[in-house]
Amino acid sequence: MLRVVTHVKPLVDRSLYGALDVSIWSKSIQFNKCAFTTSAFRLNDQSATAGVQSEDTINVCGKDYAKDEWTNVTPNILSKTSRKLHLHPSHPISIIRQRIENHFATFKPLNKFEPTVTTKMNFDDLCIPADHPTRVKSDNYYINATNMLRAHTSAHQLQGLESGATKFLISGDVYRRDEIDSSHYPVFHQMEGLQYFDMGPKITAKQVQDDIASQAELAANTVQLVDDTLIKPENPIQDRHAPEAAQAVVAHLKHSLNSMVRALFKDEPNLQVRWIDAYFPFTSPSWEMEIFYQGEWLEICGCGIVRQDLMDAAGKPACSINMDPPSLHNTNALLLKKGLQNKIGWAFGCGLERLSMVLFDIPDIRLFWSEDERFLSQFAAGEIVKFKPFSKFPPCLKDISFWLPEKEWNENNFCEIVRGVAGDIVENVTKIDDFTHPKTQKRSVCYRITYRSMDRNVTNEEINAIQEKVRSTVEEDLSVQLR
Ligand code: FA5
Ligand code: MG
Repeated sequence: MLRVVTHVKPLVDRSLYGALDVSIWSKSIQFNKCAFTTSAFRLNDQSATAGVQSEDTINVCGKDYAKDEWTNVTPNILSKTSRKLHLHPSHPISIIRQRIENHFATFKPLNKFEPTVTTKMNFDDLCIPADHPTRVKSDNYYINATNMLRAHTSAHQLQGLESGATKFLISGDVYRRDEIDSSHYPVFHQMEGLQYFDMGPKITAKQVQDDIASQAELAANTVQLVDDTLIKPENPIQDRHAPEAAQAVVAHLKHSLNSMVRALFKDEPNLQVRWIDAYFPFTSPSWEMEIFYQGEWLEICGCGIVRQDLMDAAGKPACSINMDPPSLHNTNALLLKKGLQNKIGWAFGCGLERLSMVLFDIPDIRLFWSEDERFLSQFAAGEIVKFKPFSKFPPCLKDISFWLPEKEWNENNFCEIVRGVAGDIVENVTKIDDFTHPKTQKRSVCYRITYRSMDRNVTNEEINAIQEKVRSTVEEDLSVQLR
């Protein structure tokens, strides 16, 4: 979701798939009507052409879909589906993808899945219950009730398993209605990794030991790694797993991710990395990794031991997922028909922008989308260089205050309108005031919007026009009372 930055900046993500932060969950449980109307996009050039084909259908990645009451993808967002930054060899996102692929050299890379997935792939196949809050419309980009832009690369885990590979990587662009600040953008890139072993405890332990021993030496010791996590009832080994097998696979997962981080950051002085407990419906036990960056713990990765239900389902007719690209059908299909109930695996999902921001010193996540030569020309395939800011243009701050409607208020819808009207000129949205009138119990909020272009000076008149448009659209679409 576009979680608005509140006064006290939260240090963690909204845990889209991890439910440790109950307050975030309860915030996102409110349902809302579709807040978008075409009026939200008039001022944003980029959005003028992409996406909407007619009143009843919408064309996404070359395919027409019937619209329904779930449709909330916006032209601005759809315009990003063709960019495929992870496949441009000299783009920082792609450079990181290739580094990770080089590190996990024996894994099969799968990078060409389209971002359109069914809700079954994004949720059901990953054991995410029908009433789970991550499914809310206000957190996701729905094409219609049964199709969406993937919110994580985990949506392709079953396809990866059906490819027949016992270890694979999946990279792609993922879409979430999220907050607006320097490390959150509604489109970002993830790299998923999965590896599985035979289930028998002895075999697993042996495979794991051999594999760890055969991996290259840890690349650096400049990275300070802290891992205080323990397996405990709140973050348990699954009943179906023999503890010895699960422990061995946990050790392999942690070794694999630690050595990836050490390899990626070998030239980074004194980098601090920590493991923390997490929760994902599709793994148990589960963890997240964080890097200390610019004074905050930045979450880079979620991971855990794959739910056995998912392994069981792989290849079974019941999981009739779209096989795309078709070349993934291969000789192991026969084996897979039986499911993978005798295998135990780990999986991770990393944020590629987060890793790139640290490695290339890219201070603002919007820069990844820049088509400015002053940005693009700084990078070359295979190289990690520090980004040299070409200029920081002055910001223009505008506040907006309003009384909230009695029902159906959701900050994500507000952020989406700001993003729809202003496009990438909006750098940050921060709630600076929130009070409830003691007599009327009406709630009033004030947001500070920071406008700043990454490549030019903005004029006050231009921003005033945008702010006016934000005000009128918010008033019209969200039924707030402006103050
Ligand atoms: C997931 O998306 C899980 N699918 C990860 C996973 C895979 C867990 C396999 C277990 C097994 P999460 O919502 O935490 O988890 O996102 C994963 C990573 O994506 C985060 O750690 C962060 O690095 C990155 N990320 C999340 N939201 C954003 C955002 N708005 N902008 C940029 N990066 C983000
Ligand atoms: Mg997370």
